[in-house]
Amino acid sequence: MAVLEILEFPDPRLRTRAHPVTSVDDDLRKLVDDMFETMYDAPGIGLAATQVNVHKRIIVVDVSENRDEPHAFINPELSLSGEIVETEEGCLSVPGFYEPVTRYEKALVRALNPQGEAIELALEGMLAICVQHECDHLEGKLFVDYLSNLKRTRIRRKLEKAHRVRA
Ligand code: GNR
Ligand code: NI
Repeated sequence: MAVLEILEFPDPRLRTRAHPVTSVDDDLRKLVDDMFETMYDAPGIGLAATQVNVHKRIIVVDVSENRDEPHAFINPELSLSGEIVETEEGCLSVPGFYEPVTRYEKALVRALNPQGEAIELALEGMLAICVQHECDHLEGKLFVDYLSNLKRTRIRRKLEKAHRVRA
């Protein structure tokens, strides 16, 4: 197991569109394990492979209080439904910034699990929000893209400055 490095906005690699997984094998299961370790270590409630610079369609989530309800979805497809709801979102790739984002309140996710089996799960609450956020990462999209140009530019400048200080 390994904690992987998380890319930060405005790193252009976060804009990569991820490729479908074609083989669910031991190498892929090892990557899923490393993604869970990285997410729990951060700590975060979800992580997309894009964030660790692996451009494959894999997401992991755990929105439980006790951090004991892991879900891994490979090649996820969403059907969205219900009301539009607003949630304060954050992102491990945009550290320190939290802004309201509107999303669907419910999602049906169809995916493969790490055993390569087709699964379908009805999601609501924070799990539905988080899975939409993670699927956006696989398209190269970040929650800051839903904000005004002014807010996004401010966040970009602050993170660029922080990266300069760290470098
Ligand atoms: O840890 C995370 N918290 C969060 C809060 C509200 C909406 C979405 C998220 S996902 C985020 C982890 C992350 O960046 N996943 O891509
Ligand atoms: Ni994120």
